[in-house]
Amino acid sequence: MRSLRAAMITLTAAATLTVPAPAQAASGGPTGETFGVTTVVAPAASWSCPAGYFCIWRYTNPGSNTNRYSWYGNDGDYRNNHWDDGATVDNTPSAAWNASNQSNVVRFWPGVNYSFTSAHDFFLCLNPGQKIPDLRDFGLDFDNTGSSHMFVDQCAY
Ligand SMILES: [Ca+2]
Repeated sequence: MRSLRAAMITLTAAATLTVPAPAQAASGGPTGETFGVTTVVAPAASWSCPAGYFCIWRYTNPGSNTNRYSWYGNDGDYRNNHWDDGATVDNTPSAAWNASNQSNVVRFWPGVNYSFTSAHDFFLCLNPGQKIPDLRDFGLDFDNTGSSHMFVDQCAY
């Protein structure tokens, strides 16, 4: 058998060139014209809560409405409320906003069914329009604690 010299073929890696893609008109748009460029600057991110709602956020100092959960009414048990990833809302609120448009305060409870817990023998009371971007504030350390809330006429009960 004839001996063949194996030819070693070394494939050199092709140089990677970055070639700018030719500018293309938007599909369906006019072509052959030069367009002015309009830069749309998004407004500074901000957080908000719809009128009439009680809103909580998963993380402190939200700055946007990402990871916001809101209710138009009372909820005595956050265990059956879930974030997008499936995690329970219970014991996760880190910011809160009472957007009541009926002059109601919100009692924000550490336990389900409007109860206290061994770690927190108090509830927070948010006045109408009051927002708390960081529930660690006020020395209350209410971060990751809220489990139920109700709209009521007054804080005292
Ligand atoms: Ca619930």
